[in-house]
Amino acid sequence: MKIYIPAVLPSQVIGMVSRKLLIAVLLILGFSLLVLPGVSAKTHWVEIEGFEFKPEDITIEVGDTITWENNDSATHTATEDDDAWDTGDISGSGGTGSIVFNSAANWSYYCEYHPSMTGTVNVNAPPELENGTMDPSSGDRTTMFNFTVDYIDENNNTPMFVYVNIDGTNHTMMQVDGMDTNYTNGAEFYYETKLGGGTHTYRFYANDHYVTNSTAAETTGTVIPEFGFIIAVTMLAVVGIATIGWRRRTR
Ligand SMILES: [Ca+2]
Ligand SMILES: [Ca+2]
Repeated sequence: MKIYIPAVLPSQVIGMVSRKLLIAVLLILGFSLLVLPGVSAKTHWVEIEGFEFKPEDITIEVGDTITWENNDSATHTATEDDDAWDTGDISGSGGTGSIVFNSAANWSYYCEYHPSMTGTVNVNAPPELENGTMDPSSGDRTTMFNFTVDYIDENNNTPMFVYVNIDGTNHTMMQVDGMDTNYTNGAEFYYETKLGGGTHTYRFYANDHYVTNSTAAETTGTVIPEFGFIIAVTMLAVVGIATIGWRRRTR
């Protein structure tokens, strides 16, 4: 079998293809820039089938939408227990109804026509980090620096992690009061460490089992070498200068 390979690819074809590619890439980039701010809000689907909500329990983030799709032949609704929200009638064989959830809450709901059909919607609040500090704000290389931050979660999720990130490395922070299980009003976390000379960058991260949040990066005060180190360096310099002087004199 012979394979024919053209010696020269027609440059016009390449030109046309690459121009089209470039336009396509620019269009996609432009579109994604327009769309990116809304990327975090999602739509979740709950299927109604066999007189059941599937999944029965769902956790979403603030700003997300739930769309119920009715695959039974009977008409259903998704109605909050105290009527705080209601999809209205969702017709059978593929009808849909949607609700946008704009605040954190745990909801129970049912179908108005079939009250034995029940489900829950948990709208998660992202974890918040407040009062992030480093104490003391500067020192020397023998200083023990204490990083602290308050973890707050409106719907009381236990943190999956609380980190202080120093110069790009994550360090797990410990809870100051291990008995405090009320995260709605905050809990303090800490991490102690010594630091090398110079300045350092740090920020805090936390995850509530659903989303990760972080603080803006901050710069520490200057960490100076400790007194003993300064004396050692000074002594070395003095000895060095003395040696050079002695060598010059003995020439
Ligand atoms: Ca939460
Ligand atoms: Ca607390």
